[in-house]
Amino acid sequence: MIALHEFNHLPHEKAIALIHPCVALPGWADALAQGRPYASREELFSTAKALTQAWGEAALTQALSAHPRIGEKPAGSQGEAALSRQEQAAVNEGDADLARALREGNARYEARFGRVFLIRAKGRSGEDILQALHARLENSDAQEARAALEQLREITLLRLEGVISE
Ligand code: 2AL
Repeated sequence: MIALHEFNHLPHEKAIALIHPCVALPGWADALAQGRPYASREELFSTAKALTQAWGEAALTQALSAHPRIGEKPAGSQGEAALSRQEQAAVNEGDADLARALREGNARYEARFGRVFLIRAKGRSGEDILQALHARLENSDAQEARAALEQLREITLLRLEGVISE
């Protein structure tokens, strides 16, 4: 965590390195860093959010590189791996039936939509996620692209909340 006033005064490259793990979209991090200084955390977040509105399917595909499958908590203590593991903390790894159902659901989703199933995992149990996965399998391509992008925006802003404090 770094305070907003410190973030405001970091060299551009350092500011980018700090916010890059929020989402694997260099253009977003660059624009957010360019927008400094921010007068308040509210202003930072409203800019960060506005910048996510420009994302489309290409951004989604690119950003998925930083989001391992649900149920596959990545090893590693750095950047996205550590964040993803924390976000998936409520997915019960000891539940073999749940783990199998998530694996099957992920495989069906990837066969259907051609990319990894993405959901904001923080605050959701494994069962909640499985239910959402099954529901989203019923979406049209366009509905699902919108749903996945919305989740990507939520994950990104939640990660940013963990990076920059008042
Ligand atoms: C993730 C992840 O890494 N963090 C999160 O909230 N969701 N992954 C995913 N496939 O949905």
